[in-house]
Amino acid sequence: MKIGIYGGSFNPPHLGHQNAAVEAAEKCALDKLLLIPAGIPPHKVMEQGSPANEHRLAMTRLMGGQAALQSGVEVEVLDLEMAREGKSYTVDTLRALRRQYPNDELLLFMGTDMFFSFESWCAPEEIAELAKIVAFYRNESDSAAAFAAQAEKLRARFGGSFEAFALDRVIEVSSTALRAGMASGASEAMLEPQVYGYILREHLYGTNLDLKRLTVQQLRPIALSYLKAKRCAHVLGTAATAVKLAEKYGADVHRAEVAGLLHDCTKKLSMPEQLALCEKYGIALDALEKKALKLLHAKTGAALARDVFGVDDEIYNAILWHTTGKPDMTVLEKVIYLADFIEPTRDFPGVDALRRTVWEDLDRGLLMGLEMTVEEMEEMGNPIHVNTLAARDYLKGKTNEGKAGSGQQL
Ligand code: DGI
Ligand code: FE
Ligand code: FE
Repeated sequence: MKIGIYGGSFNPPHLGHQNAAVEAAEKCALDKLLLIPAGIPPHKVMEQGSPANEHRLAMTRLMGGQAALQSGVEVEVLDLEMAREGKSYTVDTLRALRRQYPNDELLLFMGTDMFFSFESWCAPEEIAELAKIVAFYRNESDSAAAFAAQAEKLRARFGGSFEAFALDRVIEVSSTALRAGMASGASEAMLEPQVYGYILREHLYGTNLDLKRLTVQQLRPIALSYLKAKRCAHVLGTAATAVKLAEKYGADVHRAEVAGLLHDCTKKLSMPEQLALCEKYGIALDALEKKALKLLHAKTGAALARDVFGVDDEIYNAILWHTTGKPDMTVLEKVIYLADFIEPTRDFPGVDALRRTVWEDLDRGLLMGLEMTVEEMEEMGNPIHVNTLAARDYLKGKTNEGKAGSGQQL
């Protein structure tokens, strides 16, 4: 395996890091990229307002998830430098990684400053033995000749492999300026929305939004910060589709957007994490829910949305019923159930027919969606939740009533 190693303070991880990670992963044809947030040594004074290690780790995970999605390369975020006592020496990190990956190719990435000061690092020879050194420079400003000369010099002195690459998409971002501009909103453009949302949600870098009084623009990145990278497009698609369905079928458009943004906010949690939330919020589970992780996120998501963001009962219920449905749903509940089903990134056999039906008639669309779920569950041999069946039977009854009614009129 070819493994890239990219360390830094990541305080915060920004688009400069993200673009460099994506391009480096592609250019070096990596099998895996390791992102390693540096530990802050106990004797060093942290810049005021710097987040705890736990937060830098979480933000780096969000940035890394996006880098993985964009590059197609597996990204892993390691806390080994944060977990280690004392100053973070690269050589210690490399020794540990070499033990973990004895037979793999390790590439240590570094930027301009580090590459030109390499000789003064702790144990440069051993570093050069443990990994290949890859320096990145920006195409426009840094001179290729200077990097080639430095690589040559280091090779001659330490042996090993020193290479320098130009990156095309790298953007210059000052972390100090980013931190200073966070509270005013000026830094948003330089951050991955999931990372920015995490900062707002955890009140980092002097931001202090009241999460119970957010505008939908503020809620959007915050809602994304709860998701895996690959689910973001689905949630944005659900919110946008919910808005359009609400406009057509007369549900509250603002509530539709909020419910769409939050409907899957606990989806990435594991079974133990789901159960912990059930405990915290006093959520009772039936026999099937105790086994089926996928059903739980509707209940825990609704509870989290109410607790953290103060959503009202209508939004709460739309999230609560978005996975199974139930008899006699409100228009908003139907809108969220179906937006989740037909949003633009959904791609399964029959989705276009379902889309057409939903736009023609909300209830016929709902019945079709429920029947598709029942059929899929049966094919997969999954038990079907009673609410899914009850929702279907209720609508079937209603549709038949309608038919019988019109028959009598004739
Ligand atoms: O969260 P999403 O993936 O966006 O969509 P969702 O909330 O509708 O969840 C879909 C998952 O839930 C899918 O894997 C099937 C599962 N599901 C939905 N209804 C039932 C069900 N699973 C069981 N066992 N029984 C159901 O009735
Ligand atoms: Fe869901
Ligand atoms: Fe969903």
